[in-house]
Amino acid sequence: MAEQRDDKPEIKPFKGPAGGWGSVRSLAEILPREGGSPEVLRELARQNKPEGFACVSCAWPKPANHHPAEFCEEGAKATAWELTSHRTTPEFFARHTLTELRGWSDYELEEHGRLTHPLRYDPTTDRYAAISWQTAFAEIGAALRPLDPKSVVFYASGRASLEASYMYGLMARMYGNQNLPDSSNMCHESTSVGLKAAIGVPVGTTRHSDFERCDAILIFGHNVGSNAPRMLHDLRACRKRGVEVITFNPLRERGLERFTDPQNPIEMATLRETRMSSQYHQVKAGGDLAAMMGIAKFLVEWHDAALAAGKPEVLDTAFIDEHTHGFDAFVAAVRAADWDAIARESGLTLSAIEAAARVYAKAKAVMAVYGMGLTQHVKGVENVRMLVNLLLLRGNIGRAGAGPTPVRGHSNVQGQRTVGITEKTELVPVERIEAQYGFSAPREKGLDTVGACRGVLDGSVKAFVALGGNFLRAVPETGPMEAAWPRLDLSVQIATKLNRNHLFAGKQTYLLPCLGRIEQDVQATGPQAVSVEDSTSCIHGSRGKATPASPHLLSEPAIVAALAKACLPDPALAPWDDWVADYARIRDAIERTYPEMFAKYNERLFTPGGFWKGNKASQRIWQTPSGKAEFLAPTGLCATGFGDTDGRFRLMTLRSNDQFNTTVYGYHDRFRGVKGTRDVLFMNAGDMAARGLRAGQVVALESDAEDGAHRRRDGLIVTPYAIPSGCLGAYYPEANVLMPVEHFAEESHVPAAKSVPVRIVV
Ligand SMILES: Nc1nc2c(c(=O)[nH]1)N[C@H]1C(S)=C(S)[C@@H](COP(=O)(O)OP(=O)(O)OC[C@H]3O[C@@H](n4cnc5c(=O)[nH]c(N)nc54)[C@H](O)[C@@H]3O)O[C@H]1N2
Ligand SMILES: Nc1nc2c(c(=O)[nH]1)N[C@H]1C(S)=C(S)[C@@H](COP(=O)(O)OP(=O)(O)OC[C@H]3O[C@@H](n4cnc5c(=O)[nH]c(N)nc54)[C@H](O)[C@@H]3O)O[C@H]1N2
Ligand SMILES: [Mo]
Repeated sequence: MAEQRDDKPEIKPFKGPAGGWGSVRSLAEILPREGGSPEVLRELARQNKPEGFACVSCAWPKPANHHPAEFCEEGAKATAWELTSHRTTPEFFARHTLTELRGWSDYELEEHGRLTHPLRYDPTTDRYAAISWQTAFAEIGAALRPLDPKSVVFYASGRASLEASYMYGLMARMYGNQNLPDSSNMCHESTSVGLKAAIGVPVGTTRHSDFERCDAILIFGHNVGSNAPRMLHDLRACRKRGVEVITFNPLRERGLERFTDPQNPIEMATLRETRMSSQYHQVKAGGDLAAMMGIAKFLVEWHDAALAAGKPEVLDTAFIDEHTHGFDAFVAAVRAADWDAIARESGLTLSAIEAAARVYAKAKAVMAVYGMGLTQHVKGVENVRMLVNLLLLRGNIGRAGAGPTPVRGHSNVQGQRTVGITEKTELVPVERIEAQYGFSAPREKGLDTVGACRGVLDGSVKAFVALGGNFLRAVPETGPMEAAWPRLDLSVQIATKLNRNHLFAGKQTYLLPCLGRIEQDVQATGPQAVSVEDSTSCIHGSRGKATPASPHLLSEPAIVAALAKACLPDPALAPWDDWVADYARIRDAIERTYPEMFAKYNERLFTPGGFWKGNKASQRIWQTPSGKAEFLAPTGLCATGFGDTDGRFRLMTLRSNDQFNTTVYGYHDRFRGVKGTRDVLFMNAGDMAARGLRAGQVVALESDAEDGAHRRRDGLIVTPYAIPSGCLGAYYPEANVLMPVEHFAEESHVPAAKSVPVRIVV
């Protein structure tokens, strides 16, 4: 289990394409390391196929016409990681105290393997020890029942199935709260808030087939090559038919530059590459509002000129008149926007913005793909709204090949929101749930991630239950959050692998190991299937076949049911045991609660390509208060939420190509040329020279937030990189110590992880 962290890390520019032989080599490393059981290869062949299992990595759609191998390098790593032959047993915990384990890296903790037994923390020995499931549930129930429901948080990380998630949300409401923060709160909540207000649906409007119909694609702040690599095939196909791909990203990301399809023998043999972006604009972190405003301003100017010259219009005025609201105010703001400010705030030349606008103005159908580079900013919701503004100007919503295409993170994060894991009453059919189960559901808004962090810090949160994830590692303010965690009365973590959150105990602490989605889940009526929703609102069945990591594991639905029976005042309100015996009955219950989206749920479960839950905005039905799609002018041109002062940098916290969120698969970020370390600070060469810093020098970062609190991260290797002046990049989650809890997106409360104010300390 040697850590691959090197004494002499190597950082040098990577010359290869995304995909290609590099991705084959990367798999050849991880598969044997994780134990390489024949099951892994068998399961890889079933990955993302109808009747197979839905990949546990990202949420990219699983097409009906799949490739022979419908997985990517990252998906294969995720499968190998879950099906590892390594085990973290009670003997392991007998040998190691939590104090000692807190000295281990994220990599070492998870690499040790799958959890095998339910565990309880013993403060007298500072160790976890095995207990029976029965005792665990009885004790957790006894701890939860007397607590004020408002003081308990039920977190979910977006991997658990629709079935488990529906039960979990219902349990929380029956218990008496909607304290249901989800990893989505740290991720695409800016999308859910922004799109809902603008077009009446909280999700993207496009489907996989739109890639066959678009003639231009805008990509803002998403790193396709690492985080949704199967999309590279779609983008490649688009490029082959001449589709323009225009990228806005502060960093030059290899997957957005060049790609060799590892599944194409000719491309591999001839080292042929596809140039992925026809234009690449290295916008400043937080500069997208300005860039988009620039595009809009060119469009409006060209439109005016065209009308004056009697030429065809540039804006789609018929669409705007029929379908939108707020156009005049928006256009007034566009006209008023200042060109110099646009250039300054975006960090781009006006001719670069003009080139992007030219393509946009010509294209008939444009998809706007985006990720965390837009959502994780103080003005993250405004970013999403501005993107919608751009699309509305030319009728690019509700038309084949066009529309907002947020790339969701976890494989079922969108689905969890769909089936009730949300702190917001307006997102759940409360009355229907009340009628279905005969109880009165809470109406008071629950805690989101920021609210939960505040509650842990101020002591008002007394118990924390987590359905997966690594909350304490994923959230901001790592130091104070870790220090506050032991004040909890109860910490319950349902997980597959040991992570840092598990090393911080409350007064009572339980670690409950569960089956992964790739493993066979046998209940009273036989082997069960579960389901997930992808980024394009398609629901897929998923059947695990692999041998479970341990005979002592329970499935997530079984654990949630047992918790519900242990903690609820009236467990008889829902048929928890029947549900566990046959997951088809959970799906029947979901269908009753959400009849429109989940009609004939069981019948359609294994529809190739998934079944579509529908999307009104894609039919140009706008479920907004005005009944129209809403334009909204941004309040400014900079998304960071703080001013630029001397010595202050905008730190972007990034994922490497060798991690899934807080799960660190290894220390190589191949595409960025980093080998053997994660202690990297990506920096502009001019900024380095101006500060007398040299490549390889080790520096610290300190928080430069207005609250003046001391936050520091040491040991970062200065690395010259193609990144705009004033911006820095470092890896998440190690950089989270530098993030204030109160630095989050307005309205959506997504921690603003893509512009953290810091200064460099030598
Ligand atoms: N292999 C793998 N796959 C994953 C994940 C993983 O960790 N590993 N995580 C999953 C999850 S939960 C999520 S949410 C997604 C995340 O996938 P992404 O949305 O790609 O998120 P990040 O990797 O954080 O990086 C976002 C990109 O935004 C750019 N960026 C940063 N700031 C700005 C900005 O201000 N403007 C613009 N235009 N760009 C900016 C960065 O350079 C980076 O390329 O991926 C999912 N898939
Ligand atoms: N600075 C900074 N912070 C960020 C981000 C960022 O870009 N920058 N990104 C944010 C985003 S987009 C997200 S989504 C969050 C992610 O936050 P989380 O979703 O909380 O974190 P993960 O790292 O995905 O969770 C990993 C753990 O999940 C458990 N796990 C894995 N599979 C299963 C399973 O099948 N069932 C169960 N029960 N448990 C399982 C394992 O124990 C593993 O250790 O982090 C956020 N934090
Ligand atoms: Mo995410």
